[in-house]
Amino acid sequence: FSAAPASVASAPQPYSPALVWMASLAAVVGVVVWAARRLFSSSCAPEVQPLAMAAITCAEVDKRFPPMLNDNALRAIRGQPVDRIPVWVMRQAGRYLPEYVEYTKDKEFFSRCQNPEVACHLTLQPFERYDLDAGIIFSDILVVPQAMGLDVKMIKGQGPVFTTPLRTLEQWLAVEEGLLARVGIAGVAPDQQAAKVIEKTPELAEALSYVYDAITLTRSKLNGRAPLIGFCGAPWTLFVYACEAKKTKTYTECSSLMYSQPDLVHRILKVMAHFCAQYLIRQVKAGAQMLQVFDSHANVLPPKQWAEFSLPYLTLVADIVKAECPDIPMIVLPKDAPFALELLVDSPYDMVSLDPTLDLGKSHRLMQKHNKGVQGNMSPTVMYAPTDKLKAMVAETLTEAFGDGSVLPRRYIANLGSGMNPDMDPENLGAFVDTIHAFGKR
Ligand code: 1CP
Repeated sequence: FSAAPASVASAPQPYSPALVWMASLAAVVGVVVWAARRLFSSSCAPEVQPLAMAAITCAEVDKRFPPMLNDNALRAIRGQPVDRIPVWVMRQAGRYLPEYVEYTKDKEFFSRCQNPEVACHLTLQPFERYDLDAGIIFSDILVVPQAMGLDVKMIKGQGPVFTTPLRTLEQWLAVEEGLLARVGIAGVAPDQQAAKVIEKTPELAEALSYVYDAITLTRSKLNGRAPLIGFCGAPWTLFVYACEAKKTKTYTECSSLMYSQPDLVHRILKVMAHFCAQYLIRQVKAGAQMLQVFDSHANVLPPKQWAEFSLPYLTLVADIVKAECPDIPMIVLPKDAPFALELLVDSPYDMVSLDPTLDLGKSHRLMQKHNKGVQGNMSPTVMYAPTDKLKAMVAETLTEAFGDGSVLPRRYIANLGSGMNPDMDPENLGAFVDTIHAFGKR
């Protein structure tokens, strides 16, 4: 290279070096901001076309969405190695977040679920704060009984309230009739009705298209940052809500109906199971990458009754889903029913979400023997500890269960034993997530 002539080197530059440097910096910052926004935009404007459900198979869904940047939760369920222990928490989109309270203050609960943009926004909110390994679509287990024609409202301070409790055969026959009327069928004999409704559940589950649209939109906006979880309630849990109609401590009505009219209860549970299964299949086709079935009222049942009234319907749900979508990972949460773990070793579920009463290490070893995993099961009370104490307790629980972390456990997803409460400190959830991720990293 020849040296530049002195006259050129000393010629006045059109832009000063400082200006050029600042312009370059601005360009670099601009590109980084643009890329970050592309990577994770909390805008839920519905630019994504809802998918034509009927036309696609479960195996074709992934290629319609951005590639995964973090699939640790999916890898964990499949028993593959992970970069870090994946973690998410139940009700991570909820009232402990001031931004959730602010955004929802003028939006009625079920209207939030029914508006895909709102549901997407709420699902993504916790991702602005935390490095989560899964998102769960903002919705509720009670949208299913609602879609089956039962009138349920979310009342502030009371929780869900059903206008008319579901307690008699006549009431249930009317529900079945209503469902059949929706698909243009009338005059079926009462003893044939349930079978006819079951046959029509694929069509009937279309009533929840707003959930499917929310899932499609949210998975696109997550942009591969973490898998999106779809969910439903266990048939037994949905039955308890519909039968009790409002909050109860005694579970009088559902227990007495179960013992006095088991055939009616089995009939209701069977129809609900088919509805739930079709609902979950459609969530997968819309983009859900894992499914969780919440048996939040498992604890109402003694072990024998849980084996009769809940387990067979949980199994039916998963069998129907897996017949259509064999690769979809499924988690079941038998809440506060530790006896359920051993009964689930041969179930079609891939993972059991544990309550805090179970020993994490022991449960993990038991399920691993059956090529299954566990999720959980930190006591939600850790969220009320001073941050340093929380970190120490979480690290200790992991060490007791899995050793020093030199090898990260497979088939394990960290979570709390139950959902976030409104009075929990958002900062502590950050410390929880970071402590889980730090395990095994020095
Ligand atoms: O106004 C509000 O914000 C109410 C709080 C709230 C939220 C945030 C309710 C009312 N539902 C939800 C959303 C929700 N519910 C999600 C998605 C958000 C997320 O997890 O990030 C999910 C997965 C659920 C599932 C759900 N709903 C369950 C199963 C989980 C569990 O806690 O066992 C149950 C039991 C419900 C019913 C329900 N929804 C809401 C209330 C107050 C209740 C009743 C709870 C009870 O009976 O104690």
